[in-house]
Amino acid sequence: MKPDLFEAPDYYNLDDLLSEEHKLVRDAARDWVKRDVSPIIEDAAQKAEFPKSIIGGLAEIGAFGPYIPEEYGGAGLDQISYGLIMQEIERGDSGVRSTASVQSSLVMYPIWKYGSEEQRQKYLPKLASGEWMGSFGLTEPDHGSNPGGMTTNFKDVGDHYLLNGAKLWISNSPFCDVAVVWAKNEEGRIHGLIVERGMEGFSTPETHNKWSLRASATGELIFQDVKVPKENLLPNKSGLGAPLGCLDSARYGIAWGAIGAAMDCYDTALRYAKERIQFGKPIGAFQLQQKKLAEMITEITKAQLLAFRLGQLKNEDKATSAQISMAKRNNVEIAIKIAREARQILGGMGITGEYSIMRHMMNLESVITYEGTHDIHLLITGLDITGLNAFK
Ligand code: TGC
Ligand code: FAD
Repeated sequence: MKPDLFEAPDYYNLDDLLSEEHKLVRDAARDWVKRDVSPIIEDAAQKAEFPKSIIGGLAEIGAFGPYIPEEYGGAGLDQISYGLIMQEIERGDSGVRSTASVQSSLVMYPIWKYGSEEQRQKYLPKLASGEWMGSFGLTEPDHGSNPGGMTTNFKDVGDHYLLNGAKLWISNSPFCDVAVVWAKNEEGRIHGLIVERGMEGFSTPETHNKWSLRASATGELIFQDVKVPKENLLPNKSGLGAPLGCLDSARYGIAWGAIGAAMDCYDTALRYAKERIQFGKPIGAFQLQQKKLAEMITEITKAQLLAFRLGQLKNEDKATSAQISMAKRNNVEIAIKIAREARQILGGMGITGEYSIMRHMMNLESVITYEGTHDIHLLITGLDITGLNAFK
């Protein structure tokens, strides 16, 4: 792969709106990605291997629980810092950002928000340091966009619960130490349970042959009469709103992360367009290529402003689920379009692993699907503005 020459576009001087702490956090993540992710990520993706060697670095830059209080091992940062970290990581690779998103927003967040003090003390510091890795089991083979239909269930059998069912498409599952699993009790009410590797009847087979997120490990969570101790139930929230609340936090991170992938594609295409000569001129001198680049920087700038404003609202605890949904949908959509256009600017070179664009483009096919598909997010906005539910 080519050396990482990334220079971040900032067309509207967004840096002027960032605090010194935001810039320090962002720059530390940016430097780490250049030093420790870019040199190895193409190889990991080609081999379809999650590079476990980066776990320590992710913990060091505060990517595991950026906004979780320091008393639990988190970085105690604000939401804009969290977003900037996700942006920088996804600039390197969406799969690496997935690992961080799941650990922070889908595993640490529910334990912090819905867990007991004992659960917080037991799990959060180890998750923040990367000593333990987590996964989040909501999706099932027959219930993706409609998680409320889930059939994974648990029964109270006296001194423990008995958990049965299966989850599919679970990031980090093949190597997770703990899984936050959503299942229905005998009354059909959804609860979160912390399942630990080693519990009898719990297995995590890997899903192979993906063309997307190849540097992220994806798999199943299978539960066959798993005895889950009663103290592993998350006590402070139940119902579908509990897992959906975690998704709000992860979708927010993706809204920033997708900008990172878009920035990398744009920056690569811009450099290439200025250097590549055809018909005696740099291809960047042709109007058609300038149109592509001009549209890319415009969409990136709009996405940056959307994410920044959403971060302010999140910091004030005022961001609605529908606002988060819009930012996730828009920013992933512009990123995937930019990746496709950037790929064309590179011509044949664009399909090779010499450049990051094709990897971003394939990764973004997952990002536009998980955490709510593009269509589901359109319907969330549709419901919010009309008051009419078009899901069912
Ligand atoms: P609905 O009746 O609308 O809502 C049920 C209850 O949930 C509440 N609620 C929310 N609460 C918090 N945050 C949100 N975003 C919420 N959305 C809804 C709602 O108020 C209600 O509460 P209550 O108290 O009245 O019961 O539910 P529905 O069954 O009609 O479904 C709505 C729909 C389709 C929007 C929702 O199910 C949905 O978002 N579907 C998409 C599924 C999804 O996003 N799955 C993601 C799985 S995890 C993942 O992909 C990780 S990838 C990670 C990575 O690698 O980065
Ligand atoms: P479906 O729900 O079957 O949707 C298929 C199509 O139908 C989509 O185009 C959808 O938009 C459309 N559709 C569905 N319902 C409607 C409707 N009402 N109106 C209009 N159109 C509709 N899940 C987890 O729980 N944890 C994870 O860690 C996780 N990681 C993932 C990692 C990867 C790489 C991938 C690909 C997925 C991951 N997921 C995870 C699952 C992901 O959240 C689901 O794939 C996603 O929610 C969509 O579900 P589905 O694939 O079953 O598609």
